[in-house]
Amino acid sequence: MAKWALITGATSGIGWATSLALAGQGFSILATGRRQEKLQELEKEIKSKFPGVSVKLAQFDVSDRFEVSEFLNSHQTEISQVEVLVNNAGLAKGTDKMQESSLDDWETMIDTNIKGLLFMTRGVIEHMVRKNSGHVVNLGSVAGRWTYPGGGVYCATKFAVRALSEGLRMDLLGSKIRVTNIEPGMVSTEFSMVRFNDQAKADKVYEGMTPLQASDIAETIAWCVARPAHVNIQELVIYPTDQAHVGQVARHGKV
Ligand code: NDP
Ligand code: 8X3
Repeated sequence: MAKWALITGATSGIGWATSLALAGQGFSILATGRRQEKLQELEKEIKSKFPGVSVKLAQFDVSDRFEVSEFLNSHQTEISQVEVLVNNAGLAKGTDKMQESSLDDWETMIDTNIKGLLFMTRGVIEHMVRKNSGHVVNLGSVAGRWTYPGGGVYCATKFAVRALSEGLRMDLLGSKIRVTNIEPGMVSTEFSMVRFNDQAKADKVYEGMTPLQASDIAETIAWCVARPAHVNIQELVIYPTDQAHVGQVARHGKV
């Protein structure tokens, strides 16, 4: 029977790189996101690098429970064989102070990072429980452990991801299903562009320092998945060497 890895937010960054890393481990890939043309590009890359690997694509919004439900219903065969669910789709919007922030931005972050993760998890784990195997990998963040100015709501969503990972582990205790929360620091992806909607501001985030690359996180996820079935890497904090803490970054070559 095929073993599927279902990756949300596979159209960019960590999700894209994780799809490739898990394809490299022989998983069939069910890649999801909202941008269909990016999904098709990803499929091309996976097939050229790993010709034997099956790839299926699904375009939907994880924050819309009806779209999620339609996706789950129309992919029952693959969903029932999902061995790895990577809840990666997520985003930050803005860094305004809470007293000045946009309610729309708050809603987008909460709906995507918390509700989207929950909708996906609920739909997949009932199958994992039935077959008594599986691995849920959540993309938390260092922002799920430490808060920074202007990041309150994004941080709250990632604190939630940490709590949900912990709670899920407790509820699944006694089963053979593993739950891992990956908590990266600064990773150079489309993340900052999405946050600021401004290329110059996004570039400034990584100025003078060496951030993590999406492939660094993807390799770590693939490593967690490849541990023997009795080993569950519960949580992993991964910073770039140039970052000691949220907001504490070494910038080189600056006057
Ligand atoms: P990117 O912006 O490069 O990728 C985010 C992905 O999420 C895209 O594929 C996007 O796809 C998808 N996505 C966003 N909203 C939705 C939605 N409503 N429905 C479906 N898919 C959605 O960022 P990263 O790769 O950096 O981020 C991946 C995860 O890692 C996020 O959860 C982020 O919070 C977390 N993270 C990132 C860090 C960083 O510094 N970059 C550090 C720590 C954690 P599309 O637009 O096609 O829908
Ligand atoms: C992304 C990392 O520090 O920008 O989760 O919040 S940070």
